[in-house]
Amino acid sequence: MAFYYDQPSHTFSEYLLVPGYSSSECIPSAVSLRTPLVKYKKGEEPAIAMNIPMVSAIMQSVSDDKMAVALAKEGGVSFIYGSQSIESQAAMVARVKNHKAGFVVSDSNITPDMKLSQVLELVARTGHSTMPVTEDGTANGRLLGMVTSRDYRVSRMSPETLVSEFMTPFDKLIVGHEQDTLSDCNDLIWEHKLNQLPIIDENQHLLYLVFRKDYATHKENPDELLDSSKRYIVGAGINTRDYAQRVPALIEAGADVLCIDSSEGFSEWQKRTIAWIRARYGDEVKVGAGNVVDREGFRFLAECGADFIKVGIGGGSICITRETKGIGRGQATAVIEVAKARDEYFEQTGIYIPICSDGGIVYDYHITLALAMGADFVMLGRYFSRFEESPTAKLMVNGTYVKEYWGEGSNRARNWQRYDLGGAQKLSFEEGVDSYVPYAGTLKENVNLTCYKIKSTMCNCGALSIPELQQKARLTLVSATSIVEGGAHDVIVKDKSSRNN
Ligand code: MZP
Repeated sequence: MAFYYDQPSHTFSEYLLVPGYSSSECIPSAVSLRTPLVKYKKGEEPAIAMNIPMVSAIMQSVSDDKMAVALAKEGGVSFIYGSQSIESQAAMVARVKNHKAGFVVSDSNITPDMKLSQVLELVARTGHSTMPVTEDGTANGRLLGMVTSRDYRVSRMSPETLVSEFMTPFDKLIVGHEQDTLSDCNDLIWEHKLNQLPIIDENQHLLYLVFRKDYATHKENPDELLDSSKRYIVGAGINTRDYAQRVPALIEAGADVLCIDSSEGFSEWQKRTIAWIRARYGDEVKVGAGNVVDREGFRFLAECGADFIKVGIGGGSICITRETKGIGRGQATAVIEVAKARDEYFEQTGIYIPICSDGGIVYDYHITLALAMGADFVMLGRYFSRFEESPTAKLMVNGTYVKEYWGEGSNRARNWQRYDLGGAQKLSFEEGVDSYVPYAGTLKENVNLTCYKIKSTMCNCGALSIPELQQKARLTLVSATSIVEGGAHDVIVKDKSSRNN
């Protein structure tokens, strides 16, 4: 006879946190959101920890190199999507690792024989007023001079004037060199009262520009997540089919952590994938696995050697797995059970395996609930897809700006490797939809606000860290009627925009 669970499974919106005592020390600025990304032994430090408990989903419409840089700046990690060729995924990883914080590859470059009129066209098109003059007009050509808005006077000069006549020539430029750190470059900028500094290699070829204004931005990212060589930390999704080719390419490109991307992780396919990685790289290569929704699934992946375990089936905003296949579990119930299994495993083995609540976060407070229920971090798709930095098009639909967001199981993504159970090697039916989400601005402003809300709720619970929240949190299920009571009610709301999250 089939097994029946005694209780229905619940989701985040059915729970609330009951506040605890907050001392005067419980202020948001004192709260740390630092959290482990990969497993560690009792008493030791994890090889990778994050400064905020957020990772971006392994999806075409969410995590590319641009998203990865923006999120690492705020202290989280992106997992670059695997439903693309090995070469292009590895190239995205490499771009994140080669991105030097504060060092910008110039995208407005000119040659000495161009005319002032062409320079003005370029300024109008790009909005950039700093233009390196290189021999071949490329971003890495031999640097011959610089043009900024201070070098020309449109009202007094003929549009035919050549760049070579008004540029600041190379011998008058202050330049930085390849080996200079950002701080060396900023010293030069201050010393010589510059607005920007070109960085060149030993053959006088342009590498980057460092801008005075970026110094301030860099200082504004106290949580940025860097490796020991001060490069941004980045993750990458893999599948259980082409790992023997994909994993070496991603590791070579510099990926710090991998994650098996699958709709259902309690499978022999995951065991084989992790075993292959362990046989080839030992514990050096970090790999997360999932998704699971119960104790057995967790134990299985823990014993396979996963470095972190993702929880969640069918709760994603674009996911229709529950409708098409009738499998899944309420996300809150899944997280609660897996967190218990994680703690039990820790007691027995002394190994702490972080768990990630993946999918179904609608409101910012859902993140706090997931953490309170035992998640170490959350994976978000819809949330990040709304931002300027997501890889998709920003469109105007019915008078509002939206971004496109589609599931990996949709016909648009056709990520069959995520769903295949062996054999078919194609997406036989859709498990995800293609959609729009409201455009929400930049990642930085949104993530900062979300984290502030999390910290402030943690203060209400008297917790200054995520482990403390997990110990102290008191959660209650709420009745359907009290959910209505929780929103604005019996009033005519003037501005609904503040209720979006
Ligand atoms: P959400 O943050 O949009 O609610 O959910 C994102 C998560 O949904 C992803 O991390 C992934 O686990 C899952 N996902 C991605 N594509 C599909 C699909 O097409 C899906 N069904 O369920």
